[in-house]
Amino acid sequence: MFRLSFLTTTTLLAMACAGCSTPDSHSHGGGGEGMDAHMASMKGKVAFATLTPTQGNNVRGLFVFHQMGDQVMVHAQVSGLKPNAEHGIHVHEKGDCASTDGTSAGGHFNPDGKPHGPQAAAHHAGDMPALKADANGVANQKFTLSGPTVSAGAASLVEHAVIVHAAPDDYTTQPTGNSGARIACGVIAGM
Ligand SMILES: [Cu+2]
Repeated sequence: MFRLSFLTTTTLLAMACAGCSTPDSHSHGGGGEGMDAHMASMKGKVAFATLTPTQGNNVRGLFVFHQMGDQVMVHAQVSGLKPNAEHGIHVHEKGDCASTDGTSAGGHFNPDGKPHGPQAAAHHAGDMPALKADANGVANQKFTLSGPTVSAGAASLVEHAVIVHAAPDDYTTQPTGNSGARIACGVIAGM
């Protein structure tokens, strides 16, 4: 069971809501709506993963997943990456980051039995566009995914795990993208 600190909750809300302006989206503070009501309105639509480094690494960060219609908007903020490098990222099958090398998360989340690939072709539901670290080893990216969901169902990302890899994803090598070691892991929790 997760207990979020107020600071973390506020950060999540700010990240999750930046750019969500669809007509059916929750309103912000109108008519005296408080934080509790705001949280309740997001139930089942937002999930997050707090990344912790695997042994020998210092990669930390936060992924927020926001259901927007048929798509999932992802906001990733990650630090401790290799400067100016690309890092493969995926949602992996098991929501288990207990192992020191991240292997407890299993293979890529792939409920549809598809090959690994780029977003524009057939790909695992857990495949995501790679992180691009800046000169400080920080990545701050937003992208959308078509296929997986935050909402409950066979393609739901909740209770699976985000893995950040040491190397780029070639989007070709099966079934991993040849992205190298697992340098951070975070279980995806619903709100
Ligand atoms: Cu992976």
